[in-house]
Order: sequence, then structure tokens, then C-alpha cells
Amino acid sequence: MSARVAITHVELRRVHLPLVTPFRTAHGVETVRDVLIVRVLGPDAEGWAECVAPAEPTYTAEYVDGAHDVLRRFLVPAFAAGEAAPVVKGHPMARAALEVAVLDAELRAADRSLAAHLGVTRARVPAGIALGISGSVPALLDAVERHVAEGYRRVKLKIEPGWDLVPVAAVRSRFPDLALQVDANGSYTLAAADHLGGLDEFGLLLCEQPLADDDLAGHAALARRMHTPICLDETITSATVAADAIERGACSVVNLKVGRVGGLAEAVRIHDHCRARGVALWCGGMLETGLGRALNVALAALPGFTLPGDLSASDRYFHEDLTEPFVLDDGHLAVPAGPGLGVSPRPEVLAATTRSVETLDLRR
Ligand code: NPG
Repeated sequence: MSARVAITHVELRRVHLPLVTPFRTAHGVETVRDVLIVRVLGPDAEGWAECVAPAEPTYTAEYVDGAHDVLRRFLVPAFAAGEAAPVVKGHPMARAALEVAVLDAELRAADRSLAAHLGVTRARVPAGIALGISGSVPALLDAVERHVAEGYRRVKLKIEPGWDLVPVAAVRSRFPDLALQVDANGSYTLAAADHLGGLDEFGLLLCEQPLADDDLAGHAALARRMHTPICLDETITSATVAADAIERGACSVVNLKVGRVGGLAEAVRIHDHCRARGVALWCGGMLETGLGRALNVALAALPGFTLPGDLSASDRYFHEDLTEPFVLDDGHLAVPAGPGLGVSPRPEVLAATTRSVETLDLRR
């Protein structure tokens, strides 16, 4: 375990990082990541984390200005007061960021890597890539071709009503052996069950979050009507919900994101449950900088992660990552071995991308 360290300041910093390629989902398009970076500081401590909340509340209820506010006004004061489990409802991405920053400080102080702390069994994880809705089949085929040539081990295609069977059929016919999956981000209803059943002929690894976040019964009904395994992402907000979804047959695969479930401790509980139940698991992504990626890559090295995650190299997202870039090596990303997250923001990139810094003094 990691020992407690004294934390006297929490820095809430906003950085703007333009994405190399605009990322379009059923909920809109991201062109710039407006990232909230949490840094905790003490006389002998420093820890970092990234809050994955998106800029607007269109994909999740949580969004970056809200996460910033709840950290400033509630989570950091509760932490300063020594409250173990703050009485804040919701805001999982904000809670996760503070939890991870403190853990990073503790692990750095103890000269211990996150990978060692988690007890991971692998030194590298297979890289997967998620491709947004492009609206053009030739452009999509070009993108798949390029990324497969780079070494990506699995490709995920975003789908929505009007952009589904045709692009998936085109990719499958060009790449018959590719590990391929789709993600609808909740853009269908159960009324589309027959249409979604059309995906069954493409040998997909899974179909992710076809229906609304709260529609467990609908996903269970759809799972009975499709051969393609149903995976849940947005629905899985806690270990309790994960166990329930699995129990009800609403999914046979789980996408795990630390931010979505409110922290690493909860994520590990979900991992352990899926592993015990033999449920396939993979690590999702939220277009993270190197800080969030280091966390994801370490987590995904746990033995219960049975499928490649949305874990891509830094250059797929950013011209210049906040940290030393993650690079593909034989289609894999290396698990950082240094203390804590094993990566830190590069001062010059941090300075050039910072829009604001707010420092909270915990001693007052
Ligand atoms: O490689 O980090 C990545 C992107 C993975 O598709 C991805 N993320 O629904 O999981 C998602 C999606 C997403 C990210 C959606 C950011 C909205 C914002």
C-alpha cells in the first residue's frame, strides 16, 4: 500500500489541446480538448491527474466547468477536512481526478509505480483505435487502412442511425480478419432491434452501448435478439450497476473507464467482478492526454482485461502531448514503470497550453 502524504495545495489548471482529427460521435464533434488538470502539492509531495469530463454536457451529464466547480467548492474542501468519503453525489470524473492525483502523490513519495500498486501482470497492452463518424466510406476505409498499417490491433467504428450497416460492411469486406467493433453511444432504441441484427453478419467483437444509458431492460432484450455480444459503457456507473447489468443479461462485455465510475478503487472492483464472472472487459478512452493514458494503460494491464482497449498512441490525438508521448511498439503501448503514473507534464508544453491556474490552499 501507499502511505498518506501531507497535501497543502491543490492546483486546478485548464489546458487546451487541439485534436489532430476532429472526433465525431452521435453526440457531436470534439475539436479541442479543454482539459482540467489536477495537481496536488505538499512539502514532500506532488501528484497529477487529468479529469476526463468533456467540454459540454452532451455525452455525459458531467462537463469540465461543472467538474471544476465541484472540485473547488466541495471535493477539495472535503478532502482538506479529512472526510474519507465526501457526501457529494454524482460528479464521478471530478472525484476520480482528485483520487488519482492523491494516489499519484503517495506512490511517487513511496517510489512505487501505479502498475506495482495495482499488481499488474503485463508490461504492455495491445493498442486499439476508435474512429469517429466520417460520413464518407472512402475516407473511413483510408483511415482504417492507415491505422492498421501503423499496427493497431483492433478498430472501433462509431455508428449512429444512418451511419451503420453500410460503413461496417465496407470495412469488413476490405479487412476480413480485422478485430472490429462498433459503438453507438446510445443512439438507437429497441425499435431498431431488427436493423441492428443486420450487424450480426460482420463478425464483430461487440456492439457497444446501442441503447440509452438507463435502458438495462432494453439491452437485455436486444442481447437476446442479436448474436453480436452487447457491451455497455455509459450505463456502467458503478460496481453495483455492473453486477446488475451482467446478472440481467444486459451485456456480456464491459467497457471500463475510471472517470465514469468515480475512481480507481471502484474500477478495480468492477475488474474483479468481471474477472470472477468470466465477463470480457476492456479499457475505454476519453481522448486523454498522456496523464490519463498512463492511468488507463496501467489499469488495462490487469489480468481481467481480455480485449484491446481504446488506447492509442499520443500522435493519434495530439500534435504535442502534455507528457512524453506514448508510442506504438509492435501494436502495443508500454505500461509506464516509473513512480506513480510514471509520466509528468512537460513544463514547456504545460506552459504553452495552460489557459488558467487556480491554486487552493488547504491550510486556510
Ligand atoms: O481513443 O480515447 C479514445 C476515444 C475513445 O470513442 C472513444 N471515446 O464514447 O467512449 C466514447 C468516446 C468518447 C470520447 C465520447 C470523448 C465522447 C467524448
